[in-house]
Amino acid sequence: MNLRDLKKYILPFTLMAIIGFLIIAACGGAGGTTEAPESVPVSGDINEIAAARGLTPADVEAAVKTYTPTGMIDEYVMFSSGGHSGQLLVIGMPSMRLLKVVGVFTPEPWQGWGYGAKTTMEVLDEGKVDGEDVLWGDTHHPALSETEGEYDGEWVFINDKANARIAVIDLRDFETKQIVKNPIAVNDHGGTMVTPDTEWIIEGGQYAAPLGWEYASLEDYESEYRGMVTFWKFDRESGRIQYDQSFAMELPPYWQDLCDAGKLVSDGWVFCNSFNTEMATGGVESGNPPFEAGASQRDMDYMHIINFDKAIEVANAGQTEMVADFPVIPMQTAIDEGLLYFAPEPKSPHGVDISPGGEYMVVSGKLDPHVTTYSFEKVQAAIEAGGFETDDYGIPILAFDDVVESQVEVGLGPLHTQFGPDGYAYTSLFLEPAVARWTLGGPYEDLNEDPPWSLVTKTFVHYNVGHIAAAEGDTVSPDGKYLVSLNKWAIDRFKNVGPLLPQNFQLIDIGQPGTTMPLLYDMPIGIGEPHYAQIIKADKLEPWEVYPEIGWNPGTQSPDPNATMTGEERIERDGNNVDIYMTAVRSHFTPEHVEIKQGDHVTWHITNVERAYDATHGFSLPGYNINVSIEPGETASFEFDATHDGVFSYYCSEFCSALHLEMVGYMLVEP
Ligand code: CUK
Ligand code: CUA
Repeated sequence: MNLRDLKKYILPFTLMAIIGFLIIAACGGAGGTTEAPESVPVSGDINEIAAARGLTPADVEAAVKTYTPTGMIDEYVMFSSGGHSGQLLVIGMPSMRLLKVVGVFTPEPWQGWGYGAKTTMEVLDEGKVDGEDVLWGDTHHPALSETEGEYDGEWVFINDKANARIAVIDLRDFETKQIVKNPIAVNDHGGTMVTPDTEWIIEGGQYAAPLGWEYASLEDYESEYRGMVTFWKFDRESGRIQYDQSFAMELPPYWQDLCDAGKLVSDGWVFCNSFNTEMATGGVESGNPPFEAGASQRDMDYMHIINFDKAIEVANAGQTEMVADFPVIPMQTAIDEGLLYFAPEPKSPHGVDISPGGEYMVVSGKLDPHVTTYSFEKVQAAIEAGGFETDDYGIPILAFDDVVESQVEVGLGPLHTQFGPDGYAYTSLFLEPAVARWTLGGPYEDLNEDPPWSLVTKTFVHYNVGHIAAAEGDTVSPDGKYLVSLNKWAIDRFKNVGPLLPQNFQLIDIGQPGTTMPLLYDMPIGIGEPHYAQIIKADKLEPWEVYPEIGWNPGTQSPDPNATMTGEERIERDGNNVDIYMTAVRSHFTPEHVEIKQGDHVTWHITNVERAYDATHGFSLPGYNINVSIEPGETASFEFDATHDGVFSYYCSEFCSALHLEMVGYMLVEP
């Protein structure tokens, strides 16, 4: 490629970047970075304190809307991805207090996740990739379980983009219960999204590769590389993904991005956006256009429209091929059976979001200032009418003008859309950076004073927003009220903590109509880069305070055969195998002495016999990398070979009582 070609590719990006930076600089000023005053009075008249701290009346109003005094419970709970921490964050709203970091793909020592306890090691083991431990993940999209399109507070799922894995978290105890590794894909992106009754969990792919971890040269990209979408069957009864009832669909090697399940009128359909329909394969070092230019040459990519109900029938009828022992509907079968259609979508799109009633699919092009809204009804009519053009793989393409309902110009770098209860939609604008409020038409037209299909207002955010999350925003009846802007850049928002900055969540009040949409609060996220979050009404969550019975196994969610009641503690030896049955209660472990021999194989069971709320005990065994968190009622088990001799003091690692330091014992390993 010559320099002129390169310029052609690069110039638009450079321009976009410059515009982005100009705007960041501008609103950095407008956003009002205020130095903290030297000294702030902590007593005296409220107005004096506010004045001394430099607070405006709007700041005081925001404080009153968000300040949550001790003991007051938040109205909403946000489940946020923890990005490449591999974890899931639980945050109270509107206080924006971090309530919990749930260990998912990464060991999490404070909750004993991945440091010996069997119920945790078994789940992390399921996440092995090709037999190897992969003890991190890049979580992107949490999905709360739904009943008839409403969050039901029972489960939450999240994907690991890096390794194409899906985790299942039980909201009775907020613990991860299952990890499944996608057998046909190395990585993913468009997961997790659930169908309206959580019968299926959707996992879309991203960077195309030969399915099933095969090798093929990039020269053979078009013939050998493939995209995919996987549908995981979820069973509420067992609380597990049913691997052997799940299936995938082979797709062209476009980069499928994000998916969403249809709801109400579009129930039974699945939609995914894609980019790189150019099938660019990069190689800037060899004079090829770099990926970001090569994958952005066309004006249109393709929204994938999948007749999912019919796909289930086709899969159940066995019209699949096995790839890595996993059933995959071949692309040709998908075409022949009318399972897959495309609609052109402008321009390097990112995400597709379905309106609350299921009537519209909303797509944003990262390099197009519009949000494009497609009508499900028009899509159905176009499919009915037939007579399609096809892409190079023979997949029918519906004509853009036949299926588009409206395009609203919202601003630069639109990414993701959420919905309110009042016909308002909200779209993040990465480049401006702002959150735009605009109006849906059709059945939503009379819900507010603003004209349909029009931009209403924007709130600037700090900075470079990715996803946004609205209260109950993915349900059939969004709440409005609050929206969180999940910003990628923080720049000047917080005290400098070195070159690696936290991400910034910003709470926005969307409870008022029209152009009023004030920022309320900033929350720095000190771990990982959160991508997406979902926000549920707090009273829908009813987790246990303590496990239902003494001797509970959180892995099976049933009584554990190795549960040990007070008075039953013992050490049993059978040859070299030593079984320890221990209880924990404030403030002692029983037994307090464990005497074994080097070379013994030790299986240790500890039951926390407490029934008091929050009476968790930790058990740490230094020298053997054991750290277990034992919640009230739980029985935890772990195993190890006594390879090192010596004296090891095991102790409780949760400060549980005045005599917590005395909650200790000695393990003596005789050489
Ligand atoms: S993606 Cu990160 S901002 Cu994974 Cu949903 Cu759009
Ligand atoms: Cu038990 Cu500290």
